[in-house]
Amino acid sequence: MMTSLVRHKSLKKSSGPSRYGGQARYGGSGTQGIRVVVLGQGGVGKTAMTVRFVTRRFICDYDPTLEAIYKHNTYIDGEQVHFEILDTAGQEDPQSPNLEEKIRWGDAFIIAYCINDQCSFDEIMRFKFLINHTKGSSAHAPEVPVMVVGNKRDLELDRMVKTSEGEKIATALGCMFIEVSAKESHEEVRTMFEKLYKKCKACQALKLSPTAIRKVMDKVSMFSSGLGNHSRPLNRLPSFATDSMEI
Ligand SMILES: Nc1nc2c(ncn2[C@@H]2O[C@H](COP(=O)(O)OP(=O)(O)OP(=O)(O)O)[C@@H](O)[C@H]2O)c(=O)[nH]1
Ligand SMILES: [Mg+2]
Repeated sequence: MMTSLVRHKSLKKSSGPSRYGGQARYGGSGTQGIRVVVLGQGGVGKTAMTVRFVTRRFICDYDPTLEAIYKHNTYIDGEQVHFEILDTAGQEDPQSPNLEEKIRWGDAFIIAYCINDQCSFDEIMRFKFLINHTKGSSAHAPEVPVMVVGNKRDLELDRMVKTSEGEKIATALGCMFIEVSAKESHEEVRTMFEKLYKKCKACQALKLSPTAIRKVMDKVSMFSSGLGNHSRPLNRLPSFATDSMEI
């Protein structure tokens, strides 16, 4: 499966919705597309989980100031899925306009905390509030798939947040819930992204009427003629992409 990483260090200085323009629904002929934004306080394991998913590896330490979009193709239930995952930098203030811009870009969201840090758990509400505020949360607004994720499940002895508390807040906020250990399990992290994708797909199906689906499919077939399986048109890439590399 092809995986690539787009790094960008200059996000904090930037503004303007055009930088995250466009919607990713399909990545090429027959490929489903999803854009996931990973949110959460600094140090909860956002990068570790993302890298675990796309490379299967656990890497101990990352530069906390780096923010990156990881692109990854995989199969879910026999269907090829193109993930674009925005791993945000936890130092970002949840009230910054930049974060709203990133949320507008996403189709689905992970709000991560770590089970050994109560403060990271207490931040969940703020992130969910920001998603509601940015994407809309009225009865008429489309459902936005959000998963609350308790990472570092391996640190059981240091646990400060009970599993039941995680489940409770997720239910109250209308989110899915899972506990994982990026350190110990690729499978758990993969399950997390798969469930999010499936939920997103279910929401898309509910959102679109049969006529709308036909229109989208027409556009996709027009669009995908001439594109290879892994190709994406350049104008779909966020314009902040300054450097790109295979990992
Ligand atoms: N024990 C344990 N440590 C983990 C796990 N996931 C991440 N870590 C560690 O937690 C620290 C922070 O992980 P990162 O992935 O950099 O966290 P982050 O949320 O991306 O942090 P920022 O980029 O600063 O927002 C690193 O030292 C990781 O090795 C896990 O599942 N278990
Ligand atoms: Mg990080």
